Amino acid sequence: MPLNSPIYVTRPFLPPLAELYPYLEQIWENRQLTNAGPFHQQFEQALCEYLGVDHISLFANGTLALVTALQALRITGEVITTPYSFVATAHSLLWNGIKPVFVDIDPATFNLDAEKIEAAITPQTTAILPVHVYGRPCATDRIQQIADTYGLKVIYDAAHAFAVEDKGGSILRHGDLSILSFHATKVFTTFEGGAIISPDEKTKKRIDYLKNFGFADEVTVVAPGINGKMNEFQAAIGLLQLKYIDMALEQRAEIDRRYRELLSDIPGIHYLPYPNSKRHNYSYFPILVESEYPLTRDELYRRFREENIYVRRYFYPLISDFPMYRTLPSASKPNLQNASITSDKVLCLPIYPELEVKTQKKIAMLLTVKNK
Ligand code: T4K
Repeated sequence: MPLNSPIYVTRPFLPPLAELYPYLEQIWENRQLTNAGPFHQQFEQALCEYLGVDHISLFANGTLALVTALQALRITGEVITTPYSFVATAHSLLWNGIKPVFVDIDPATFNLDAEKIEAAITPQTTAILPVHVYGRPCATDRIQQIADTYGLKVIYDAAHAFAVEDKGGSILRHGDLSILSFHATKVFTTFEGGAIISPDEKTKKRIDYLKNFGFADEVTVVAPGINGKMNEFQAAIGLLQLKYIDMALEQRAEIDRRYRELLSDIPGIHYLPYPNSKRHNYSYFPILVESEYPLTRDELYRRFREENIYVRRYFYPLISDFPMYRTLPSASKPNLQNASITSDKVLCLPIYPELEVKTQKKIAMLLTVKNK
């Protein structure tokens, strides 16, 4: 029997509505709706403390943060990146007139294979744009070593990696800049939203100019900036969400643990081991549908839909298969074999704080299908 109400791959956690009213009253009172108002400033400060980083610039969304990060470091020419991500990663390069150069992923982590980066470097390469896919940390030490050797910048697309830590602390400290997304589908959401994490005050300052049309003061414009600012409503939601994020992450951890238990003995269904991070955020639960499974990945995807369960194929198709990328030499299938195989097998199961045990059991039951 299909479920009465649909189950989606994610469902945003929202704090009790009553707790939002005092924030709204303050906004209505002071009429400061955007342009680095009081909630914006408080949220930046509170986020720095929560994440354990020193400099954050808030954005209207993660894509504008990515586009601006590339501008801030004056990245040009070619940038090495992964085809196994959401399309915004590579789109941010095209919006800056930069040529993406796709490098294959490591099938064990789904992240850019650091050992394949050097072969893709040309005299035009200026940066590496890796993604901590599903919040699983990239090979940050190796990537930095390559960047240092070749004089490249590193910008991490950490859209999935809110609150993730390795043994040295927040993974957002790696590289020259990291970006976050607070979209409705992310573990931490301000409806839409994003951020850039900078290593020092002067870089943050430049980014803050860039997200506000390039204004350095009332009469000075230092760059062709964009309007990328987070507004006061988003910042208020963010402040409120911070009160609940630890609880939400604990609930996610429990759901992740339960999936591992329920799915441990299903032939042809594989999931990744726990990442080697010190703190994980359980943002996604990807499974791989192997050839010994009685259904193909897409048959299984459709079977879930018939049951009113909307699992997703993150990330299929690969970015390199979209029309604006597929003619690039680096987009060829043989160059991206692991990404291609993974993309054809992956299915992301629902994971969010309010997911009920009975729904997880139903999902596990559907996965134990015996016949074609
Ligand atoms: N870099 C990476 C690696 C990213 O993954 C993303 C975004 C970005 C950069 C860009 O950051 P932003 O500019 O978005 O801040 C979603 C999101 O729209 C996108 O933000 C996200 N990555 C991507 C992985 O997933 P869709 O097309 O799958 O979204 P949609 O609308 O189908 O939502 C999925 C499910 O979530 C729905 O079936 C129901 C649920 N949902 C969704 C929304 C929007 C809700 O319950 N409430 C909602 O408000 O792209």
